[in-house]
Amino acid sequence: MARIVILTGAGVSAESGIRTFRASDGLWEEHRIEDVATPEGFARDPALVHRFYNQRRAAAAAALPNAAHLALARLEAAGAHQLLVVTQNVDDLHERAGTQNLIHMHGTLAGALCAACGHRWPAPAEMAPQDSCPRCLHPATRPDIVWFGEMPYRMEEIWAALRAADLFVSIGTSGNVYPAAGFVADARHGGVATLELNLEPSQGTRFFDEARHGPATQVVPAWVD
Ligand code: BV8
Repeated sequence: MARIVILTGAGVSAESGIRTFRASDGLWEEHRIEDVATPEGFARDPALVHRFYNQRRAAAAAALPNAAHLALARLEAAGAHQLLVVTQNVDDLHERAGTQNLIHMHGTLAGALCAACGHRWPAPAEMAPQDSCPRCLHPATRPDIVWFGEMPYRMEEIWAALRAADLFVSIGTSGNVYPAAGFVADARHGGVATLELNLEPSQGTRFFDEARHGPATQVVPAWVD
């Protein structure tokens, strides 16, 4: 039984109709995503940031898992390998495809978080500034998303899984954002085999033992099956 850690990025949801960050050239309503997806951006203009996430929450709800999500769920269900999917994506398409062993290192659109007491609850379709926390009633609610400059979730678990893996597969990510972009180097340092499945060479392509380029709905099922 091989232990496989799979990192996914926006490219695995692209064919479900969810825009990637590169496709938007990092721009949203004339704002750089790095400026909107930050705690400072949220403090500066919470209504703008909630609008950004409300739109993406609606887009994710309208999307369906694609053949790549389904192939990864099939691979896990077959039980021949021990699989962990670490996704940078905040949509729920891996869950809806049936993947069980899954870490959302950058949080989820489905989650709301109280910045005052740390309480988490299912996010409503539309969040707005001044929404009060259901537990402490403080109007300090925010999307449960890891913004630039914030610590991604469950990093110790992810690094431990990378060190113990037999294979690291990176799917649909440009390799621009750290610490996820550093996982291939972490894997190689531990002597783990590495494979990139992406539409085009990523920033880190040279670090992978093997790279297969094409749309995820083609290259992922071809690798799984
Ligand atoms: C942290 C949630 C400290 C929000 C996101 C300078 C140098 C190095 C690092 C830094 C630096 N300055 C700042 C940093 C740190 C920063 C960072 O990396 N910045 C970048 C811009 C340089 N990182 C952070 O701040 C992180 N936190 O560092 O804390 C720390 C570190 C370690 C340990 C402890 C503490 C937090 C980063 C998380 C930010 N939040 N998302 C939201 O989603 O709104 S990041 C966000 O952008 C996404 O989650 C995703 O991770 C990233 C975009 O990446 P991709 O998923 O790769 O998407 P992209 O569009 O770029 O690429 C799509 C790919 O798919 C392309 O390659 C394309 O070819 C391919 N594709 C397209 N279509 C298809 C396809 N492939 C297959 N089939 C297709 N059909």
